[in-house]
Amino acid sequence: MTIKNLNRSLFTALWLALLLSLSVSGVAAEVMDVKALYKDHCSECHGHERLGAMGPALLPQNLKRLRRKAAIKVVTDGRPSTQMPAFGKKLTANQIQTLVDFVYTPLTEIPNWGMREISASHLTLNAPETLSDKPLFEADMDNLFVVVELGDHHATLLNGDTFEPIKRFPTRFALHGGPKYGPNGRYVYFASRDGWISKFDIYNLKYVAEVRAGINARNLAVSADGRYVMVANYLPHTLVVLDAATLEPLKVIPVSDGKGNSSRVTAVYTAAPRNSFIAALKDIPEVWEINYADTPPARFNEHKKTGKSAESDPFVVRRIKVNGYLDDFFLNQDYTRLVGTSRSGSGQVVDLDRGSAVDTLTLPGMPHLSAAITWQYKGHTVLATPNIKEGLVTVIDMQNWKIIKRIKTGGPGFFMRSHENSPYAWVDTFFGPNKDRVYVIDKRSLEIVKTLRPIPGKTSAHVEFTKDGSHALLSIWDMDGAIIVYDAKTLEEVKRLPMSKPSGKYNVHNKLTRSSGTSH
Ligand code: DHE
Repeated sequence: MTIKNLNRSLFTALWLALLLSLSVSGVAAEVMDVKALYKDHCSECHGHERLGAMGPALLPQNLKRLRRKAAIKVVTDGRPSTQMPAFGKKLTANQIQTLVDFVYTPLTEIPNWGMREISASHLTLNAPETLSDKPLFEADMDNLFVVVELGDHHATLLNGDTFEPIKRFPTRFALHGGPKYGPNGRYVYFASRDGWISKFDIYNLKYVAEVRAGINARNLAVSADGRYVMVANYLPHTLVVLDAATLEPLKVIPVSDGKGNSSRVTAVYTAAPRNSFIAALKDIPEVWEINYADTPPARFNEHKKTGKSAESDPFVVRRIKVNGYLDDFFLNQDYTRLVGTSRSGSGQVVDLDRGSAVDTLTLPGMPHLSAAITWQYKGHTVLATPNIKEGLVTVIDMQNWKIIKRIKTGGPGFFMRSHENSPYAWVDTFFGPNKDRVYVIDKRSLEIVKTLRPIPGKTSAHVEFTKDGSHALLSIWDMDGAIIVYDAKTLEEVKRLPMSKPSGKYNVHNKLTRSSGTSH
């Protein structure tokens, strides 16, 4: 090599080293910044490692359906129907772009949460032989309410006749979805957003067991025979079957299409007349029906393809192909139809026996089908759904799936409730300037007959009726909140009970009888 060539090589090497060091320190500075930004603005809700907490996990595999441009809009403007606030006035466009790039960066390692980890998390808190088979208190066990108090992560067991609290006890952090009762109402099961499942014995007022079924969970369902609990997860992409007696894990079902694509689970429900769980998926256009009977019926014939007998696998998955992803869904009273929508509002009706979509449904705004209810109107069954984007209740004829009425309210609502013995349906306004209002709709005329404003300025939301439908309980969603009991006929206030941000309340009878006026 000549001196000239040597000089040129040295010069090039120096340049490369300089460029490399600049880019490395630049990247390092940015990583430092974005981590601080994330810590200050996102980690409280989405978890320190982006694995989810009160808000969902922020990882590329869970953001597949959200383009970066749309993600920037979400961070800037907030996301309708969620607790995601707008950061447009707090952060610069560059900071938002940096954060969005960060959440689309894969984690170096996602913690495993399979059978081994789930089993290791299992806790027996009170052994069954130490618990009494008789309730320790006097009350109509069918007319109890469990009230979830999100404010300080507690739950209150409430007597539905006297409206006196029986017991207030701590829960896991950030419960979400309705707690679910076992068959005779003795046990109630809770799911937290960070995957903890807890079983509480109402007779003994004590927890029985706990297990962490996922890192970021959606909800749980209890089989109608009381033998199994199924947990729907966002992270990992799994459905988990637990023994309902002990909460020990029995099976982890990976949620994938078999072609390399996995999916978050939108939610899972029990379809009692079918002896199955029904789950909708967010990232794969399929609905899954998972049998829990010892002998699955003929429609579960998937196993034939594998040559395995159905009996060798009690949780056979039946895949039903549908026309798109389902972000929200509703099951009709006899569990023959699933009505599902994506966030855009485009919907479909799936015949669960035939195993295919049989109708389409275009609903305005963003219907909240998991909070929809049904009743009889002029000889037809109608479905009414609140809307989390518009101040609107949409009433649909369930025979021909046509919209028969759009009822305007003061703003987007989250929950809708009624009871077989009440002529009224109640709907809240969760967002906007009228968030303190609740509308009472006459189910016979489909007109609003009263607007309640229990505490001006404070969000009032989520109603549940007593067993006989005589009273309606409403939440004031505030740290300094309350449950307000109304006479369901006169619509007059009867009692106020102070509570810490009471989110939902769940009546044993209405849930176990699958009242058409409430969620199941
Ligand atoms: Fe919920 C139930 C999905 C945000 C409070 N919510 C449900 C269910 C689903 C669902 C699928 C039914 C499960 C069940 O009961 O077993 N919720 C979603 C979302 O996709 C959404 C929009 C975004 C998200 O953050 O996951 C969402 N939900 C919220 C909230 O922001 C609320 C208001 C406060 C919170 O707790 O995070 C909220 N959701 C609730 C409540 C129920 C619920 C209180 C039970 C209602 C019932 O009466 O059954």
